[in-house]
Amino acid sequence: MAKEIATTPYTDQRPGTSGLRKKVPVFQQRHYVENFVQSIFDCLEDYQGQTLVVGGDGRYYNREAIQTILKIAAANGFGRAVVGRGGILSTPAVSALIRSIKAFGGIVLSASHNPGGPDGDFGIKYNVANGGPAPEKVTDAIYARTREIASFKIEEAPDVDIDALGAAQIGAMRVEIVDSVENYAALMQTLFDFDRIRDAFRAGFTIKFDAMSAVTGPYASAILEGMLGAAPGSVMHGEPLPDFGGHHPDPNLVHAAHLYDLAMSAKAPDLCAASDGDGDRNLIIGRNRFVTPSDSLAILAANAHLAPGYKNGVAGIARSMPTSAAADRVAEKLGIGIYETPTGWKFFGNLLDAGLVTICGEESAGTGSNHVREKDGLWAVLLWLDVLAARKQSVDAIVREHWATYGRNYYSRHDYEEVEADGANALIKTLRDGLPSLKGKTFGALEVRDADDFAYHDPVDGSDSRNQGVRVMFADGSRIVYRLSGTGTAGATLRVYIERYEADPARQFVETQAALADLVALSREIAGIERFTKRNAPSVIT
Ligand code: G16
Repeated sequence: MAKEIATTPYTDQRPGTSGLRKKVPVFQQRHYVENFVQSIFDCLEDYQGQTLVVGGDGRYYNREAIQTILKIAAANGFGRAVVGRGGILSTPAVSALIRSIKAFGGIVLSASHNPGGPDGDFGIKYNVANGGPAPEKVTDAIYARTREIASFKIEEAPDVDIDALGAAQIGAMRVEIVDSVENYAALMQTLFDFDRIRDAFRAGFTIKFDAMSAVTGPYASAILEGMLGAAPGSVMHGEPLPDFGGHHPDPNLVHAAHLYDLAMSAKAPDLCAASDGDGDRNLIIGRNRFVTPSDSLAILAANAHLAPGYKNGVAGIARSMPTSAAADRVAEKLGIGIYETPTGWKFFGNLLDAGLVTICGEESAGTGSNHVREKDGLWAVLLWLDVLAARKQSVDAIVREHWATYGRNYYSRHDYEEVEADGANALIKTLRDGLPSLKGKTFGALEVRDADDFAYHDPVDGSDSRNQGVRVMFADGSRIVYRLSGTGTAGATLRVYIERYEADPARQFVETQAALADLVALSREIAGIERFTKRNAPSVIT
């Protein structure tokens, strides 16, 4: 029996860079999930009888939220819900499933790389029929709706057993529990030369993949060890845990430092890789060679044609604005389009749908292609594996060759995490207000060529997004970018992105922080970081 229950709005349900992310206790408030999910459905049209995909990264509160969502979906008239067994679906797997079964949309439960557990983070994101995150006009409408919602509809029914494959019924809605990996693994087989990768493993190629006790464990075990024959034990932390084993499932050099140490040691496998909480980010480290996400995007774009799924080449490349310009040089050489978008995967959807780009990527460890409408961690690892198997070279050799051909974009991101929000907002406002006077100024040898607040005009739907990050661009092509993270759940996180281009192969092997030292110092000076954030050093450097 469907019931309509009165509720009162919450004022803090504004979706950020990637859906609504809050601490678990916030989501546990009375009707908090119900309000948000009903608000999503209230902003959709013509979904009666249609299919909704539901799944998450297995973090704490995943199971409870799924039961609530299913009952609300049934009461609102969805005809079918498809759920990953145990509630497990990686973010790219949700995207793939929506597309392959032609679902109306999907709900992804995750707070990505943020920690999980009773005091950790949780999140709800709505994805549309192309498999990608809802565009801004939809998330804005959802937020507006959350502020006026007065009731929600929910089916009064027992919980569905989501651990057994098969079908169940909630009211008039059929619920199907499907294997979490099958559909995704089949898609990967259409893109990559599994025989070639298998041969490489048979010939002694070694990999260590850290699933960080998060969602990619089952996918990586099935594909890398099961289908491709990587040695047993190649996948570590392969079981998804509700609190990620107490770790921070963020595949960066801080939270996956052990992988970096392994890759730099005498026992280094040929490839070390990791993915995050919900399986959309990737970390790539070859023996003695860390590959920055920006470089990885450029290298994958330059080599994608070696994989069967991309044998006809790449139509265009898209990167988020703070991502380094390494990919631009590849696009230039290939004579294809390069698109610079605001941070957030949702901005790539239109470009992919229109066939303008094939590969997209972000400095925040995300790379993906037109196979889904999310970034895809394991996909990036498989593409690297296929390229390595095809070129029969090491990661280090491929990176060096790439720099020799295109030049190197030294790149680093400095994060000042969980600083006081008022100070962070004042810093950005002061920077913005000072933009006109920055242009033409010189700091030592560096002259400011241009300074602006990035705005994006979507060439497909004509929409405009403003205030997407302050850019200070220097005459020698170097750049400092400032923006506030849209994914944090406490205080504010200031991200400072620093980049310098080096064409001379003789000067491409300086340690990154040393190569960027003067720009880093300048990034603090120009924005008055210490004054506004009370921090004299970043909390994370990637
Ligand atoms: C999300 C978005 C990405 C974005 C990243 C960081 O990733 O999907 O597009 O680059 O957040 O965003 P911010 O700099 O605003 O924190 P994920 O992996 O967290 O879903």
